[in-house]
Amino acid sequence: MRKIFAIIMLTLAAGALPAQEKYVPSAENLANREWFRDAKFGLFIHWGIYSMLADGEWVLTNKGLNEKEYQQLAAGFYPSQFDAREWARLAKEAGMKYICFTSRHHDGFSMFDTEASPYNVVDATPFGRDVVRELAEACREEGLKLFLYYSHIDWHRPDYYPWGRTGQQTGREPSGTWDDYLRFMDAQLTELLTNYGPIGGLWFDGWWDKPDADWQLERQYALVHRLQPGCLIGNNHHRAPFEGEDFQMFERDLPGQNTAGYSGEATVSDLPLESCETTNQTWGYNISDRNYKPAKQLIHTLVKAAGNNANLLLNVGPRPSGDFPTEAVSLLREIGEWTAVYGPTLYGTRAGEVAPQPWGVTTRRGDTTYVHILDLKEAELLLPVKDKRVRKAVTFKDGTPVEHERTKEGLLLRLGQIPTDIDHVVEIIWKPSRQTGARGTKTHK
Ligand code: FHN
Repeated sequence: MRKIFAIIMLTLAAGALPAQEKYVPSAENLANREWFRDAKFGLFIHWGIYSMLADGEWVLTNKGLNEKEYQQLAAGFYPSQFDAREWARLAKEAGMKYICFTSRHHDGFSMFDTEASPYNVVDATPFGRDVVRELAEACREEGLKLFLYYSHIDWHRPDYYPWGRTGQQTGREPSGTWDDYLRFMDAQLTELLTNYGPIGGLWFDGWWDKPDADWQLERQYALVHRLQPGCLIGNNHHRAPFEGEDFQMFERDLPGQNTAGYSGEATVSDLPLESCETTNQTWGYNISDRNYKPAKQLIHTLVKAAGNNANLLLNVGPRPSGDFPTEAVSLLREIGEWTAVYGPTLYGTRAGEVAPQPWGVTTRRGDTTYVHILDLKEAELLLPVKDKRVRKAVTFKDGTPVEHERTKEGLLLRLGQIPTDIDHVVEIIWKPSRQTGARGTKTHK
């Protein structure tokens, strides 16, 4: 193993990995992008030695802790309840199709077996187990894809220097060689893409800490795609996608929105899209954050994401013991009961012909449109669709016909009563388009 590592380092040092000119995604990558678009729902997991302090993944800098003292946490990390299969089962039961795990967060601690640094879960903790390996196996067994969060920021290594705007108060030495840091990341990415089977995607984060640095991203992305051409690259830089990226994420917002303040410069691209959100208010385990969102709100976020052509990556911060907080488990189960029934109105769909509206969104697959009514105070709904004719319109949950009328403004759905379901879904199957063209108002029961 040490030998392989040395070879990797030598190869990297020899500059054998030139930057790619113009990124052309492979057929495998394009297929994975379609898989990703179909998947709609994933589980985000923020877990590391920070979880022991139960104050979120930023505790090191937020509390102005001394980094050398923080490192000592590793010696006490023994998550006796950690069971990767249980995590994967919970995700699957919730209707999720992939898991994105923090292989290394900004604190610089690696949750996998790496030869690039002793500061990792196998070498520095009494636990001594490779969390990424166990998760990769569990995901394979449960039929989920594994994505890996990988921080570009590092508040631990001296070679993450010059510092960015974060992590300056942790008592680190103000010196180091940036090129060493780039080589370190290449070595770790090589391990992650070599030792754990197919990785669905890499979820980079932290570029924003020093946007002007020489990150050599295109070269780094070329390395990733050379090792696993199908691996989707996303980077949470909060901008429009850079060359070489395969999907675009939006933090705590739907594409095109900027309520959380991260996405002001994030022009929505044609790439597959993903919104990430937390079950409570923080990402890493925070013992005082009891502010969990109701299942209804999270289901609405999932449905709205789909109506905006995006996936939802929903976060849980496991406890230091390795199990999920009780409230998060209940939420995942509740959401799972909903996706077990309504999943077909989301998976494999794309945004529908009606753009997102205050009352809800539409999704579509083939000749079928799903009208997701999330918040309507009336028993009628006008869809501004004028160029299609209805073959069949039914309430999705029980198949009862929905009365509808074609008017000059579009298609009027008469729902019979004001909808009260979490998501009242009307399924519309359209007639083949060559039959369109008839004019006039017509009511169907
Ligand atoms: O700083 C991180 C934060 O800890 C968390 O990982 C989120 C997830 O989207 N991203 C960063 C902030 O943009």
